[in-house]
Amino acid sequence: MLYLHIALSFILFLHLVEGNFYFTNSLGLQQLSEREELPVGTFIVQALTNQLAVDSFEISLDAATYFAINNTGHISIKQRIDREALISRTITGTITAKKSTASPNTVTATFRCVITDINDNVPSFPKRLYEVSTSEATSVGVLIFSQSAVDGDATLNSNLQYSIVSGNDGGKFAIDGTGKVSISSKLDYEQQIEYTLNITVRDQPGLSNWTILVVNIADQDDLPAKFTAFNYLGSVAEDATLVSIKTSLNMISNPSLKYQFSNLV
Ligand SMILES: [Ca+2]
Ligand SMILES: [Ca+2]
Ligand SMILES: [Ca+2]
Ligand SMILES: [Ca+2]
Repeated sequence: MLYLHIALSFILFLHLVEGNFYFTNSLGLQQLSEREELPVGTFIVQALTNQLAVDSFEISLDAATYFAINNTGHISIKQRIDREALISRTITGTITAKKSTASPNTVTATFRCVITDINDNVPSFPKRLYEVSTSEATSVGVLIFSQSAVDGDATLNSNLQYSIVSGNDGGKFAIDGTGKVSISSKLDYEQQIEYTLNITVRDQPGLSNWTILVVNIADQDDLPAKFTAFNYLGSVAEDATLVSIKTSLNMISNPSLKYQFSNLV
């Protein structure tokens, strides 16, 4: 019985400690959570055994890219962890403690570290300048522009809001929660032929960006022809056979008009 007791006392146990928190499932899968972009060297978690000192700790190759472990079991950031560059958003690995005088002389613990998001990506549009054209006859509510911004972060850090901050003279346009711009009030070519809309996009924590949308208004033949004066005066010699009256009949609106005399006296 004495021999059995001594043998058991040398069995290695391993668990991970984060601050003062001891994982209860010490021999199962250890769940960790750390945010991305921590400085290299930042302490993450400590691997502890049931014996005061072990000969060495090792961390498996898949996790060793990002984490380092020293002889006291302290695990720290070895290389920048960019959540947006990780396919699975998690890093898994195995820690091995070795002690030559123990039996068995190695023990392992597997961990999965979920990399959480920080707001390190500014939303952006693919281009700084867009240009569209629409007729002044286009109905209210019709969509004229659809280009969302992109933001590589997660959840609220990529929850985007759009607004037209300038150039929306007369409130002619509206923008929705996905960046789509539509006509919100009747357009009038004769009133304004171009709008330069400054559109901003903002993620929930407040990082923002912008783009410019130029809207060209195309004319429609929606007005009757109209002379600019009520009377026009010209002169002609009484014996003239071919007459050119040097008075232009200025019109407003439609440039392709046909003229004819009527009610000659
Ligand atoms: Ca990042
Ligand atoms: Ca963001
Ligand atoms: Ca991020
Ligand atoms: Ca018109």
